[in-house]
Formats: sequence, structure tokens, C-alpha cells
Amino acid sequence: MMIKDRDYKKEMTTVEEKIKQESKGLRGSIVESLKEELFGGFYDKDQIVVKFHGLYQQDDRDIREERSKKKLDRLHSFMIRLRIPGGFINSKQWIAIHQISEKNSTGVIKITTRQTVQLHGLIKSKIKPTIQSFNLSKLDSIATCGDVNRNVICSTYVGKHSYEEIYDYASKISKMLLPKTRAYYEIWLDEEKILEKKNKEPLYKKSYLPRKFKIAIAVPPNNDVDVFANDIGLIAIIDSFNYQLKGFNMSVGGGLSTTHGNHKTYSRLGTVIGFSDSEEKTLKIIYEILTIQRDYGNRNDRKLARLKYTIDNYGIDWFKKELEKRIGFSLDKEHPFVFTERTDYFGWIQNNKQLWNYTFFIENGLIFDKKYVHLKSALLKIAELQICDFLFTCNQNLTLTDIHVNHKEKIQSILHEYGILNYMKNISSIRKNSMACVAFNTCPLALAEGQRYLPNLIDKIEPILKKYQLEKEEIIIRMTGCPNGCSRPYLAEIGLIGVSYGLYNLYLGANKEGTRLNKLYKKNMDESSILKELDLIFHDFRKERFLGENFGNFSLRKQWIV
Ligand code: SRM
Ligand code: SF4
Repeated sequence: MMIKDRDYKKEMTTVEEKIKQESKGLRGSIVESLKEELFGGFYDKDQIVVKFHGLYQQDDRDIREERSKKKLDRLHSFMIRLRIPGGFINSKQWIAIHQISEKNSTGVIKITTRQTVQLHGLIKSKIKPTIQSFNLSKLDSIATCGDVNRNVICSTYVGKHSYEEIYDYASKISKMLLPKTRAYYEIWLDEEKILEKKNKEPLYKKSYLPRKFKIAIAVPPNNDVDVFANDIGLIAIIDSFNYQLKGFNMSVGGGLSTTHGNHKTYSRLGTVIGFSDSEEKTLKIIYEILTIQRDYGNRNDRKLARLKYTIDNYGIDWFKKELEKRIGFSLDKEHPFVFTERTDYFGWIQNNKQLWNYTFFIENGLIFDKKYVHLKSALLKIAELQICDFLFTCNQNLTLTDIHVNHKEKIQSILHEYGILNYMKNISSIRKNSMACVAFNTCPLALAEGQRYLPNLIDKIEPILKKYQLEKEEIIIRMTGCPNGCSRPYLAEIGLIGVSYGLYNLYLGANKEGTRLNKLYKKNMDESSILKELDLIFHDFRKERFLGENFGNFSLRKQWIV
């Protein structure tokens, strides 16, 4: 079948498309919005444009209703999300994030499921100083939201292979796919305005992509990045004799989000389409996949605009052919690979350079000081020693990397002093494998609680597991406040997806490796029905599981879900 090249401009229908086209290279009227003192937010159109600068306008949803009753406007504040490809920063950058969080935001540093950090609660007048302070430490928030490529993520612990080589790819891909406009530098960093010549945005053109775009690099056997949840997945093929990187299998069309009641939406795992054996080829393949999505993605309906729908709409064979036409060479046949896990390696572990890493479990990625666990203070103290780097994981955790053996003791004593070692000792297996999205009180799309509730629910699940002597089971549990899937609950062995306040749909049956989606088991469950149901399920699991069978595989075999 011949498919005619489409003129995406003619199909431009959504408000977002219009705003992007008219944004003057992502400038919009942000400068005017910033000067507006009558309200704490941005003009409507600019709220879309500032997203491309990594900023989200939000309001405190806990008090929204109360304010509305008093006829008060929403209490606006902003979330800023940093671009940290591969999740890697140095100690000095951590100190900067710490200080900025104290000065300009709520003080809580949130590690996200895409290996970066967010700060919440910035008021409008603090945005510019925040971005300027980040810039002094070589940190930026460009393209961490909006219809462009997002933070590129990669595996954090790569066994005997070199992390640097994998990180280098994440960094190069991120750089290659950055928008070229100088808007960020002009607006936030006072760079002199230079008139951009025509076609200054060769990749994104005037309309950018139809939707957000995500790329991940996984190093088997660990799929800690959930590679198949991404628009593009790179699966590193490492020579098992000399640990050299041979190249990458490339997968396309992953994406998790669904919309309640919209049956056209679905989660999809990426499809492996071939292998690339050189950096030049890999970068070219990635670039041209984006151009296909730019030219063929749906610009009429944002719910159906991700690459997964483009691929299913045109067919994977057409997609591969179109890609090979654009890159000018054929993809090699995919190489065999096996994923066995998605975990972070908590505590001390030696890396490929014979240096040491220490990985913290950070519940839902939230860094602040609690009564007995002074995590934020401990991390500052460690950063001040400047004897390690910081690495965010895609499971919302944090690894201190490259610690010389002589420095281990120093760090260990800080961990002890600030209550971390004791805390780490007592975390249950299910909690270590848990993740929740932000949801209330800042996420405008939340229907139910996420990170504020999952810890309490786990408190109640733990005794049930203990009752059946299952407390050592590494069961992956994830919760979101809506079906967008920000903590990737569709890839959890137990997925809880918010439907309305206090109610969740329960999903079961994904596997450990992140290569199988779960399925809807029961709808609209409140806490007591979730706990009752899990009690019955764990009872059967204890009694009927095969030797070594994990929970996800067991629930599939039991055919609880069809
Ligand atoms: Fe997400 C929107 C938080 C990872 C799918 N996500 C949002 C927003 C920005 C709400 C909004 O549009 O205003 C949330 C901000 C909440 C807040 O107050 O901070 C939000 N998403 C997050 C984070 C912080 C969750 C977390 O607790 O870690 C993650 C930030 C990642 C990052 O650093 O870039 C986050 N979001 C994800 C993931 C997981 C992933 O990418 O691995 C997904 C599912 C994978 C996928 O894309 O299919 C995800 N977020 C969405 C969607 C649905 C996209 C779609 O295809 O329809 C939305 C809504 C949208 O884009 O319209 C969304
Ligand atoms: Fe918000 Fe929904 Fe994402 Fe949770 S899953 S952060 S509720 S958009």
C-alpha cells in the first residue's frame, strides 16, 4: 500500500498545535506573563509553552475547594523538572539542588521514575532565580516536558560493563534531540535575543512533535528502566567474554497511558525491530524515528498521538520500511537478549572500576528529613565531602557512585549517624519494590492518592504477607492516582490505578522482567476490598505456587485475569 506523505500542518486541530505553531520558537508571551502581578500564574497559552522549559503550573488541590468557596483564585505554584540524562550528577550539583530546594521550593526533592528530580511549590517570582542558580551548576530544565524528547534514561548498574559508555549514549541522544531555539536562554538567563533564521528547528520544525517522546537504554539482564514502556528502547548487547558493547537492539512504540472509558487508548510494549552496531547508525535511527513521528503522528487527538498509535495505525512493516528509507540502510537482525530483573541493588556493591556504590531505598523518591531518618541532611553532608557522584535510578532511588574503598568508612558512619542504616535494615521486600506517582496534592490530573497513600497501604499489606510467610517475596507493587501510568503500574505484579478518591482498579499478572503487561483484575476497590482480595490471593499463592514461581507468573497461571 502506498501511503502519501502527509501535510501535518493541514491537520492541525488541537489547541496545543496552534499554540506551538504560534509560540515564536517556544517564547510565547512568557516574558509578559512573568511581569503580570495580578495573578500567580501564566496566561493560558503560556502554560503550554512553559512546559517545554520544564515548568508546570499547578495549584494546591488540598485547598482548591476551600478557596473556591471563598471565591479565591487557585493558589498557583510551579513544579520544575530537571534534565539529567542517565540520572548522573556530581556532588557539587547535588549541593546546588539541595540549596535551591531549601530556598525556593517546598524543600522536598522528588526523584522521578525517569531518573531526574523535580522541585514543587515555586512561586512565579522564584522561577527565574531558580533556573539561574541551576544554570550556575550546569543544570537545566529544557525539554523535560512538552511535545519533544524527554529525559533520556539508562540502566544504573551495568555489571562488568562500563556505565560511562551507556551514560554517554544517554547524554548524546539527549543533546541531539534538544530543541534548537534559544528561548530558554533568553527568557531565563537573559541571553541577548538573536533573530533566529528560518528553519532553525530542523528536527521539530514549527509544530514540534504531536506528543511527548521517551527514550530508554537498558543493559540486560536488568530492565530497571522498563525499556519497553518507551517510544524508543535501546537494549545493549554486551559481549559476554570481553564485556564490550556490540550495539543495540532497537524497540519502538512503547507507552503505557490509558484513559478511563476511552477504549481507543491502550498500553503497549515496544516492538524490537532490529539491531544497530555503531554509534553513528544508532543516532541516525533515533533521529529518523522522531521525524516519522513528527510527520505521521496524530495531531487531531492528543489521546491517540503517541508513537505507539502511529505504528499501529500504519503497521510495523510500513514503519520499518519508512525508517529504512529515511536512514538509508537496512537494520540488522536483532540479537538474543534476556532480562531477569528490574531491581536496584541496595546497600554496598562494587562496580566495574573496583570502586564502590551505595544505593538507598527512597520511598517514592521523596527526599526530606523524617524524625529518625535524616536523609536530606545525610546526603548534603556526604556531598560536601566530594568523594562520590550521585545517580538517580528509574525506580525513584538514589545511588552514590565511585566511592574509593578508603572513603567507605566515612560514608558508612554518616549513614549510621543520620539513621539511614537502621532504616535500610528494616524495609520489607514489598516496600523496596514499590513505587507511586506524585498525584495529590499537586498533580492536576490525579483522581486518587499516589505517593501520600501507598506507604500506608503497604503498612497494612505487610502483615498479610507475613501471615502467609511471604514477607521475603520480591513482589513489584505500583500505584498511580490516574490511568496515565506515571509510576508504570501497568508493568507491576500488583498495579493499583486510581479511579476516584479512595478507589482503585487492581491489575495483576505482569512479570518480574518488565516484558509483560498486567491486566485488569477488579475494578473500583476501596482499601478494605483491596486488602481482603490480596489476603485471598496471597493465601492461594502460598498454597499453590510452584517451586520458585514468582507472584506475577502465578497470577497469570491461575487465570485470574483473562
Ligand atoms: Fe507523568 C503527566 C508526573 C513519569 C505518563 N506526569 C504528568 C504530570 C506532569 C501531570 C500534568 O500533565 O500536569 C505529573 C506531574 C505531577 C506532579 O505534581 O509532579 C506527572 N510522570 C510524573 C512523575 C513525576 C511521576 C513520579 O512520581 O515519578 C514522572 C516524571 C518523569 C520524568 O522525570 O520525566 C512521570 N509519566 C511518567 C511515566 C513513566 C515513564 O515515562 O517511564 C509515564 C508512563 C509512560 C508513558 O509515557 O506512556 C507517564 N504523565 C504521563 C501521561 C500520559 C501520557 C500519554 O501518553 O498519554 C501524562 C498526561 C499527559 O501527558 O497528558 C503525564
Ligand atoms: Fe498525576 Fe496521573 Fe501521573 Fe499520577 S499517574 S502523577 S495522578 S498524571
